[in-house]
Amino acid sequence: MTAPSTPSPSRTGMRFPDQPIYSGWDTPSRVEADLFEILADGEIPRDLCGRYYQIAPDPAFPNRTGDDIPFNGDGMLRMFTFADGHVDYRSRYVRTEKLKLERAARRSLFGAYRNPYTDHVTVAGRSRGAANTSVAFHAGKLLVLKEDARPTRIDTDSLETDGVWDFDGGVSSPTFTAHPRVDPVTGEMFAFGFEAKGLASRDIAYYVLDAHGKVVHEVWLEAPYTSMIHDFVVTQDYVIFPVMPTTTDLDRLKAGGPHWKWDPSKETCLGVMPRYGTADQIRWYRGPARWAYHFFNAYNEGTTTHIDGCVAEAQAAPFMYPDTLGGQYDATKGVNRITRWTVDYAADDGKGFEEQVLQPEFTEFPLIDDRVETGRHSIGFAGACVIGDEHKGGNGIGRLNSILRYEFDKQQATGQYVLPEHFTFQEPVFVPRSDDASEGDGYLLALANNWTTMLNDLFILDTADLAAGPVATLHLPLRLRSGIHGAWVPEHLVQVG
Ligand code: V55
Ligand code: FE
Repeated sequence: MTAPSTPSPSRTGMRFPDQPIYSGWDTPSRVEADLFEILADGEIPRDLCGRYYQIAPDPAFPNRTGDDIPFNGDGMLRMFTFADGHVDYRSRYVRTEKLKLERAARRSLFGAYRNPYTDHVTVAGRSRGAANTSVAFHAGKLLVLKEDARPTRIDTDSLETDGVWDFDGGVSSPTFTAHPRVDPVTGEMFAFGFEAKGLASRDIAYYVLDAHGKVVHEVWLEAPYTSMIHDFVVTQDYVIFPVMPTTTDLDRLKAGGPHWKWDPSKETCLGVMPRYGTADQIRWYRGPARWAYHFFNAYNEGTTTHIDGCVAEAQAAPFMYPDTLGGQYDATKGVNRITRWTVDYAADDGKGFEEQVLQPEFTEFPLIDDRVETGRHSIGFAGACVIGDEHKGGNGIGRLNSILRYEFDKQQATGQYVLPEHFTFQEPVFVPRSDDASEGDGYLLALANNWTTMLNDLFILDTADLAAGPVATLHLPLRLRSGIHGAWVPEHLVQVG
């Protein structure tokens, strides 16, 4: 058998085409760096001891289609190591099958986001997973996740890629969410894959993994229609699959079209199932078309579950338009706001859910104190857009210039930090001040994009007084392309890994 011949580049050198997706803070960074002792202002808290990992889609090559969307670049993992008031930095590309094949060819072979019909013939059937969306640390393993593929395991210190991780054969779904949920008391991880029986399939595979990463429960379900199920929520008693009308279409894919489009004609369907339940126990609760990428958390009181997220009246990503009816992106509808959905599992299947909008600003990247995940949360944090910055001009994750602290019991924002002009935030992570600190008491770490120098800072904020601004600012001599999600891992856990 001979290996398929690898296509060679048509010109010497390489450049990215002049497209918005390759400019501004979306300009590919592509740097694998080791930086010892980052320069800092302020006092870096000495009790911060561990690793802050963050992942970014960072295209190694210009996409062969000539354009791209922000979800499609190769995963670049970044690590900030905190020890005794000092911070070092390391970044490495995740060595996915996709990246290895493309490096060998010195060009892009995989085409449009989640559309294998746009790939070069030599990579047919090869893994398209870009390992670019989120980072999870569970059962001593560091995993990089992308919802169209299985996790990739990474060495916690060298950031070398170990390879695809299927939980010792426990996960048969070819897809695995970028947003697993963890019960901090039991150590269980809850996860799922959607489009789990192939491109555009309605199938969902749901997994419960014990504290050692062993699959202990598996359920296969069918959603009412195929949609992007980017995030989900788990409570003490239930699991909820939010099906919202960002939809796909196999014929559109075969014609080389985009994987996702907004479909305003469909309803939102919340699938609620006991968390160790079976497929026949799922009940679907309906409501108007809504879109949310992310949820803070959910908790149940008896059969009533409260689901808190950043919810919009329509898909907030302009690149998912025109919609399936030909409608154009409307910035006034694509505003994610802190919103509570309430659903009662005792109500019959097919009933509605309640919705309460809690806060007016555009918010994204909701987070809670992980120590209460699946239980009752009272405090949330989120990136927000505040009018006045030159990068505001609308909504979107590229324009977050503030971090909010929200108290769900008081139903109001109880803290906010607004960046100086010419700065925007990437997603923050929360680090508790100590193991026994009260909920939400600690630090927020967030990369800040300085649009004057086009370099990144890492801001360290104290949640006890967000408005006071950073207690310390780390100055990187690098521009880090807009990242997605991250995770904080305390040093004593890293050593186990
Ligand atoms: C998101 C990101 C993705 C993706 C699907 O932030 C959704 C949302 C970086 O990739 O594939
Ligand atoms: Fe996400």
